[in-house]
Order: sequence, then C-alpha cells, then structure tokens
Amino acid sequence: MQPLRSGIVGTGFMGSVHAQAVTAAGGIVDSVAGSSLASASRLAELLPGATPVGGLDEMLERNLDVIHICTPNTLHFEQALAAIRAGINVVCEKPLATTPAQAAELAKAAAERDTIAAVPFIYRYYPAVREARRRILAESGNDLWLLHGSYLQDWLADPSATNWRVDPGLGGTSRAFGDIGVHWCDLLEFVTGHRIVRINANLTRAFEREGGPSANQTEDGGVLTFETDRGAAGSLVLSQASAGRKNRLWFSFDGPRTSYSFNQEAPEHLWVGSGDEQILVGRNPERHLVNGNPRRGALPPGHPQGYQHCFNDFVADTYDAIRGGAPDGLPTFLDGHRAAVLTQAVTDSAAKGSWVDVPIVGQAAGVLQEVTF
Ligand code: SOE
Repeated sequence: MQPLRSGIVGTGFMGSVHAQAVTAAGGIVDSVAGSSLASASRLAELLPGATPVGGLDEMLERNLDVIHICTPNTLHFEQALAAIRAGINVVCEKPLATTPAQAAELAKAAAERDTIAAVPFIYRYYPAVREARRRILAESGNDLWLLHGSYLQDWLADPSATNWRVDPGLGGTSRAFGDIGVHWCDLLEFVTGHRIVRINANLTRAFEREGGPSANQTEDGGVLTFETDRGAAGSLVLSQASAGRKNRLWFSFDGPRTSYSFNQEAPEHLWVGSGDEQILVGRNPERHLVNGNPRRGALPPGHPQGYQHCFNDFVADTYDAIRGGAPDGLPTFLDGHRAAVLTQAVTDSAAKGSWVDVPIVGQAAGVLQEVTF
C-alpha cells in the first residue's frame, strides 16, 4: 500500500507536531509551506524527502493526498476551502474557522466533495479519555449531573509575552476559549454524550498586555457555567495566564453512583470514584484496540504515552478514514463547526453579560445545519 503523501502549511509548534504525526502514521511529508521559503526550508530540512514550497498554491499542484493546515486561525477558512475545492483531504487545526458561518461552509464543502476533513481535537485520543467514555456510555442509570473542570496554561502569563494568537486580526475575537476552551467542551460532549444548550461566560484579562490596544482585546481566560440537554449543570475555568500551569486540562464528570476524572498532565490513569472506593484505571493497550489490534506504536503499561502519541493516533485514524476506514470518534469539520458555534455563544454571552442559548448543530446533532448569527 502506497504511503499517503501530505503537505504541511505552517511551520510553528503545530506544524512540527503534525509532521511527526504524519511520519508516525506511515505517511510521507512531501512538502512544507510557511510564512517564507526560509521558514519552510527550516522545517523541511528536518523531514527526509520534504520539499519547501512558496505557498499553498504551489502545494496544491503536487498531487497530494492530504494537506495539514497549521497557520494562524484567520487563514484557515480560505486555505481549507482551497484544498477541499482541489479535491484534497484536509486536516485543519482548531479553530476550524473564526465564525460559525465559515465553519459551516467548510463542513458543507467537505461533505459535498466527499473528502475527509478532520480537526485535531486530539485529547479524545488519550486511552484514559476513551476509557471514561466507554464506562460512562456502558453505565446506564448513573446519570451524570455535574460536569466540571478547568483548562489552565501559563504560556501567556507575562505581560510582555505575545504571539499571533493575541492579535484578533490573526487569532480571531476569542483567544482562550477559541484556542483551548473548545478542547475541553469537545471532550465533555464526546465523553459524556451531553450537549451544551445554555452558557454563561465571564471572560477577562489578567493584566494590561504590552503591545497596545490590539494586544488587549481578547481574553486571558474566565469562568463559564453551562447547562446540558440532559439537565446537567457544569462549569469551566479557563486560563492562559495561571502561573505554573503548563497544559493542565482536567475534568470530573460526576454521577450519584460514580464519578470519572482525568488530568492531561498525568494522562496514564483515569480516576474512578464511587461510594466505597476510588480507583486509578491504568492504560492498557489491549483494551483500546483498533480493528482488533493494539494501536500502531502503542507502548506497554508503565511506559508513559503523551500528547504526541495522541496526535499520532489522530492522524493514523484520519489516514485510515482516507483509505475508506471508519475509525471511532474521529473529530471532523462537523466538530469544528460545533466548536465555532460554542465560541460564538461564549463571546455573545460575555458581551451581553447574560446566559445565551447554544443551538445543537454540527456533530452534536449528527447533521449539518446552517446557523446564522
Ligand atoms: C496553545 O494554547 C496550544 O498549543 C493550543 O493551541 C493547542 O490546541 C493545545 O493542545 C495546547 O496549547
């Protein structure tokens, strides 16, 4: 079977992560494009056989199987649309687009051309997360009623720290929620099956960031409360300026009989609590099989797997889908649309200072509906 040939657009942290995942999934990075030929060359030099190219247009002419879009958020829409219109499968970094309408258009375009179009909500790929999902979906009667957690980072905790994500012209009108809050909400809905239907967001900033007005328009974090379609209540604390917190995504989904908790910074175990015991369920590759076999590259228990392994498994599932497979839980452009709808609701709620309803569209509803705001 010929390896799939991929192109990587964007040469920052995510471009490098995607490139490693392509190789781990048995693909070939054919070409790399960046903000300049020099930046493309720097990443291509690390990838045997990869060619630096001047931009997406040149990449689209190389008869690729899939293009990975790892550029600033406001570039995603045009780049993903161009790849889809060229009949090429797409992996587009989240947020898929900075408005629900654009995200819906991308999801629709991909569906019409029957291309595989995925978004790396990669925390779905921790075995402990899949174990939580398996147990929750199997344990009927333990109705989850309190869904809470946090996602805390500190990479923007210094007033002098900056990044294209801080500029709304490149990152979009929501920063912390649009960047990491969407991960947490995707996990909530993927693991529990609940859907957020009302949300109240209090977004704020830690300090006056250097860089003038444009550097102080989007949120460093905040506190969100929400309700789900099954009557559960929930809360999410979000921050990109919490000192000492590196990438601490944490959740606890609680029922009256059993609660389930996960910490991305200690991902080898799932905490399961009930009345008379609290246990740690360890990762076991034999329990999370793909097509009846342990995942490619799975390590034995006691050999910790982390973030890059999740990315590798996400890309492996995407490539499986490109070859006609039906991997469980692949996050697609429908999920990217869902995230855009949630982000719009969060920014609307924060602006109004009140609760807002969240339409159930995208993967949540299993169908794509036009949503206008
Ligand atoms: C920065 O906040 C970032 O790299 C996000 O963009 C990723 O989606 C997240 O997985 C890790 O942190």
